[in-house]
Amino acid sequence: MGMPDPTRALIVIDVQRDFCPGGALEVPHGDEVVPVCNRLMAEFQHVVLTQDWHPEGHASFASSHPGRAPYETIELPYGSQVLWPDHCVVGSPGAEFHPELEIARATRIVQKGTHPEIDSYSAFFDNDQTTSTGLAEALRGLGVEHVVLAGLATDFCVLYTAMDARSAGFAVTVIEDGVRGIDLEGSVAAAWNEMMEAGVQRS
Ligand code: VGL
Ligand code: ZN
Repeated sequence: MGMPDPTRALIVIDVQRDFCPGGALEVPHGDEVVPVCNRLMAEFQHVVLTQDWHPEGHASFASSHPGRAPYETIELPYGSQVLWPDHCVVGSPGAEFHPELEIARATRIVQKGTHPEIDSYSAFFDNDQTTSTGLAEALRGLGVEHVVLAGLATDFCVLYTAMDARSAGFAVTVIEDGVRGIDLEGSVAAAWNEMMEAGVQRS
């Protein structure tokens, strides 16, 4: 392997216990991305890990909305929001990275979804599209022009991260074998269509 390309960054999205089999918001076969992510991390100089990181009582939890059930959609001030089972609560075991993910390779960790009233699927912006995590500026400061994405879930956090990365002017590649989806009513196919139309490369 040659020197890693300093203009490329890997973003490993939400490879956490709660999104893997047995977790609170299980993504089917979610754990299968772990060896792919480990292999990719060894090839990059810049490795960002994101961590879904919600306070108890977060607005995206069905349990915060009396009479609502997980996987229903409601309207919140910033738009529609799918309601989820309680997941990735700050400091809980489910919020930990998958135990086999080689997290020592990370050069930056982004925790998102920390605002009690606003969900954040993307590594760059909260779902209100105004609250920034600072990641785009940080990557630009490092000379990054191209981001490569893997992790969970294809149709939510990978999709939103890919779209925001395109809007921020980065070239974007999603590693197909390194992502898995939740797939609510065809949302994985819809996510790939949306990403392709935005000029995301699928590899
Ligand atoms: C995610 C639903 C809720 C994800 C996070 O990582 O795709 N999905 N929170
Ligand atoms: Zn979440």
